[in-house]
Amino acid sequence: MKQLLLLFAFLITLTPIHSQENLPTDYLTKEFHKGRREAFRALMPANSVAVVFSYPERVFSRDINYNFHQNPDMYYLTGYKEPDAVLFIFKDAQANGDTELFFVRERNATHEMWTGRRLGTEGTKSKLGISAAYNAKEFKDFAIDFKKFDKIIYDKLPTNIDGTRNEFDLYGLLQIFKTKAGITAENKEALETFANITNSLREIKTPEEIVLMRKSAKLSCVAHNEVMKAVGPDMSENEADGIHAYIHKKYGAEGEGYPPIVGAGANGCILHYGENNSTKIDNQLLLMDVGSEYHGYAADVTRTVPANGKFSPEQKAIYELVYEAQEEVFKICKEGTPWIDLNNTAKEVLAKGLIKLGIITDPKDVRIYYTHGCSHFLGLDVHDKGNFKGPQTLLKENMVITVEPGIYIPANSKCDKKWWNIGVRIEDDLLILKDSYENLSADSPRKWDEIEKLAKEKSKFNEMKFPKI
Ligand SMILES: [Mn+2]
Repeated sequence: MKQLLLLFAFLITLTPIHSQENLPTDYLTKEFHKGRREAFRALMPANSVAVVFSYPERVFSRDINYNFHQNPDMYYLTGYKEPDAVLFIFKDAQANGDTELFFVRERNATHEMWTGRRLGTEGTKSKLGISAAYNAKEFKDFAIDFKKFDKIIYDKLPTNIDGTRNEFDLYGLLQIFKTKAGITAENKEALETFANITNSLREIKTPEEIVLMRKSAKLSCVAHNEVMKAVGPDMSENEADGIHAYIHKKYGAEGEGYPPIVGAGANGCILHYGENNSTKIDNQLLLMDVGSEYHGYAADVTRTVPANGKFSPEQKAIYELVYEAQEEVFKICKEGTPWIDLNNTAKEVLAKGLIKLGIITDPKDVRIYYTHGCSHFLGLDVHDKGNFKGPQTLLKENMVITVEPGIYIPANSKCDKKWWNIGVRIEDDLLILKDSYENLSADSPRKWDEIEKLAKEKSKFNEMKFPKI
């Protein structure tokens, strides 16, 4: 028996899937997804078809995969959260009246026992409201002539996938699609059409999405606040990371919207630091760029706090400068502001401040210590899709963007060494309104004195005792 089980384990690569059974009551509805498909169709060019593939599964360890994460475009348009699927949306109703066609994973009792429940065609019809749902294996012989369309619209096709599992996995579906659509290595370039449609749709959030994004940001703030209270010189970066993760899940989030960045001192100067394994944070600044994923929607919140609860004069000087830059950018966040103004405002404030502190002399050198941009779209992807057409692109009502100035001074920088290893970023999630904004992450303090005040409070996490091992 044991051998048989092992054999199964070799045959079935295990990808834990978040089941669509027993969904929370505040999940996006099938009407939401249908509305998004209709909005998508309205923007499609004449006589075209759009194709969206699910994301590939990826190996974590031998025959175990990472938890599956759906292609956000697929999720946005269907609500389907399983791998090995392909969706077609037609500009015009086809001969049978269908405006869409969806190939999904077939139900399979054995696989479902190992890796989780599947919706199958019936579930896709009843739960997601997509009537033209078929099993993936039916795609091969399905009568569909892609050559009759003037345009085939798709975003990046899945890459780095192999066809070793079965004929109708993602690789199989992709090969069948390429054959049917006449896409070869030679003409690939000519046929490639980027789907800017989801950029235009996803950059403007609907009321249903805003509700979920507000929740995602709010619960991420609870996590940041709890860490501010709990953190001390003896805590490890990973422990702080763990408190975030616990609170996200406590509030019903699926997990994190991106790999958490929790870095103390020198580690805080590494923009996408992810090791989070320093065990002594002492009296350094702890930079935490951590946000939840709530029903698909990422929050992206950064707070920088003194591990011992009190900013040193140098830490405070840099912190206040970054805070001032963020406040200045907030002031221009409203419909009609060009994107370039956000970063220019941040750069200007930071440059002036760094000159005043004697860290630089030429304003251009602000880029030595502020190396990234100030803002990006936020949504289903942490760096969300949006119709960004260069620096003069204007902010619009119901966009959600981040505002995240920062200063990073690694050791051996050309300034007084009292500034070394100070890294500060403050990041908030702003819903753009006609004449102003709503700060979705306002529940976590940003002012230095409010952070110090909160740090004095005790956290339940401080009382937790575990056996020595
Ligand atoms: Mn960000």
